[in-house]
Amino acid sequence: ASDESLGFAADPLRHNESKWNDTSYYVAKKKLQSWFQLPDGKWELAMILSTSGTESVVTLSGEKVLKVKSDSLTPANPDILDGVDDLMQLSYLNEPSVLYNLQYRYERDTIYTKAGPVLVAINPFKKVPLYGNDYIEAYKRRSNDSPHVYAIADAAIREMIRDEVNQSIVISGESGAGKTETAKIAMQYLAALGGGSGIEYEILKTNPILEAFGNAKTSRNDNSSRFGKLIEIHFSETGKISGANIQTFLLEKSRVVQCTEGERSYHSFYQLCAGAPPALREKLNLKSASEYKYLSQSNCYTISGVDDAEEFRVVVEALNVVHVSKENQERVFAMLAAVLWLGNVSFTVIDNENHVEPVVDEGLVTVAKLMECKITDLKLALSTRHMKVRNDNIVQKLTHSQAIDTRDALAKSMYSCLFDWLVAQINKSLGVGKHRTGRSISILDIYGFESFERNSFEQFCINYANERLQQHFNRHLFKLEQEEYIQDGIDWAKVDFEDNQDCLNLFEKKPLGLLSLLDEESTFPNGTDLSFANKLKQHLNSNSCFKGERENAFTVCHYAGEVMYDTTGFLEKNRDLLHSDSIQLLSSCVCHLPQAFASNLRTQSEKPVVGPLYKSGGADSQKLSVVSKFKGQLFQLMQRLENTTPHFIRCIKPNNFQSPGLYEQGLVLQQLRCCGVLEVVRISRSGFPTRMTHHKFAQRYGFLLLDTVASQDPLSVSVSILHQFGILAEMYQVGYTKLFFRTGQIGVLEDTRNRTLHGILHVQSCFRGYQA
Ligand code: AOV
Ligand code: MG
Repeated sequence: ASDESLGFAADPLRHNESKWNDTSYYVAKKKLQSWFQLPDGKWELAMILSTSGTESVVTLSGEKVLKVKSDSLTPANPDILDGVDDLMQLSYLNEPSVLYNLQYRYERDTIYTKAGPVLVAINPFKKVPLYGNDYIEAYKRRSNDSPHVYAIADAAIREMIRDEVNQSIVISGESGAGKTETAKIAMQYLAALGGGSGIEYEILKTNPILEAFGNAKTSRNDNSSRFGKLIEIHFSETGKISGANIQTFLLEKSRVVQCTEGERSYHSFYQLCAGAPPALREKLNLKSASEYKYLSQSNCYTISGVDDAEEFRVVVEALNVVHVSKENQERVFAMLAAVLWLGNVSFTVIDNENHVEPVVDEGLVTVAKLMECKITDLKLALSTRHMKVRNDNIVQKLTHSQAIDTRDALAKSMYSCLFDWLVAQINKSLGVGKHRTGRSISILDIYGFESFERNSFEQFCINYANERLQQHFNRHLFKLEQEEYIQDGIDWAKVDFEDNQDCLNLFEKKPLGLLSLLDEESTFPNGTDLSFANKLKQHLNSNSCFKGERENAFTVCHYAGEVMYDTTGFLEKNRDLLHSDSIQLLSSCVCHLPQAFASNLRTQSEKPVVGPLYKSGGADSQKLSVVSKFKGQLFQLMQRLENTTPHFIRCIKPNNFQSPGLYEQGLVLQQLRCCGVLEVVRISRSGFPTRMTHHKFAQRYGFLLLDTVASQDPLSVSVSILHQFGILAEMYQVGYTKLFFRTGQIGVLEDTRNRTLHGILHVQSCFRGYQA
């Protein structure tokens, strides 16, 4: 049997790494390979020549002879284990061994490795020959069993059918680690296996659209997702794809009007500027990207290796596939152009109170034309604000900075409405409503953990989401796993893991958590980013995950590392107000735009009163704060995921230069550490990852029994099955309600069952085959 756990039984030292610290052990194991950590943190293989007391003499790379402290050595695995495809097979499970194993594989373009139940994927930053129809076919036929995203997707399909439970593929990792690519690879497999109706083609085409409108070049990733995405793919009874539904999370709006040097705004803008055909160019009065202030501020227009004009054609083709009409496509492009031209609108001061008026130039005129509104209405919306004070309507003129903020708020909300509208169109086309059968596989690809030189509100939200996701991972792989063992009364020695509950509490606790305090400060008309920072320091300084040393900044100790957030802009971004004038303008002039667009706008309105500008929560509030809404979305997401069987993929970024072939041990180690890869392997190795109730087990495999069983109760039937198949006693445990198996054990039973059901082999001969 090709069972990973055989090696487990064969090596008695496996669970006894502590022995390594015992001097006598060293003496006995002279000439043994071990890892020695160099001053720069890198590990090198060392051969032990002799050991006396607490010191050992070693050679490094067969040359240098060194005397080192014995406890600075870490055991290395025998060469025969070089590059094993599941870290569970390592005799010595320690950091250098894991790092070395992954590196060994990575250098051979084997980017996937199992860490027990988790798939580790290391970004190759180049094309690797691991994908396409031949590979898909091989995984489908199970003639290839090396770790792969395809294998994960395959397991999800099989388990969905076998257990009649919805599945999820949860992809995590830092920015640039390869989550979005991995999600696409998984979709590719599902589409190939569940294809036939044609809807799979549409599903694949949603990727270029969402990436065009929701991805951008950042300093970390040339194609960074600036939104989170859950795609739920629905299957019919026969395992064919029947539809899909996409949910997106919090698009980073600020990028539309502001982005850092060397980064870009959303791809869609550059694609339009580079790729629009002449007639469209003329209609939208399009210029090159460098003519638009929103795009020129970061001084970066192109991405090496990317042809924006070509991408534009790809996106148009994809829009056709998901049934966005030519007419609506043109409206979409008109909105994009309107946003760009809006950024070019400038203001002149008209009085000595710094009140302004927009300059009537090409920018303003084009915006009005593209939005199909009157120039005078646009001018008013950009330079005045209507307010209701008690029962009087007053008109306030805007100062220069207020006008700029109003203009930018309008641009941001136009873009985010456009994005939501597109997602709604896509969902309509993927039409899950019609064919929902209740069985689905969801793929989660959310923006990865980010830590930049300067971190703002966006990073705060992104990292909070990752903290939630990490907890989901912990819950499934550590907490639930161990709780289940204990509950069902089986022998079990507990494994410790890094719990991130404290950090989540720091965010979520009411009333004194980061989110609540942010909402509270956002409701105060006089609240400022500085008063917010001070409030945090006042209330949270005693929290071990919080540090508030600097003015206008605070630090959170995330599971993936410490991040310092600059509070500048937090309140405004959290309030995310669009003034009623802008809303009115938009809803009057975008009436020709699809319905969804206009209704999106209405949900963005502020309360037109002076006093608390808005309320977080509460029945009468028209609008939730951004973080409250986001938190709600995340809770909902977690609930949805909780109702599925999760499959985890951990993407790892081997270097910070997006460069192939470069494997930086320190960087990889830090990512392995923060997602607890070693602990997962440790648990799985000593644990029983497969489980089934007595009842289900008896029902599923009972018909394979050769002899009749005296008692028909599920437990007796189950035990008879185990005996008949010769499953070794150390490979399973019988709990009160369930049977627990070590990795690989259930496979024998499943295969026999399938073959029997398909009548390929007789039960008898199959059984003999496995015993041989
Ligand atoms: P991310 O989704 O994890 O970052 P991506 O999936 O966008 O990261 O990957 C970043 C880049 O790495 C891609 O654009 C590819 O160039 C390369 N890459 C990743 N996976 C593969 C692969 N399997 N084969 C070849 N190249 C790959 V972020 O969205 O920034 O968190 O927010
Ligand atoms: Mg991504």
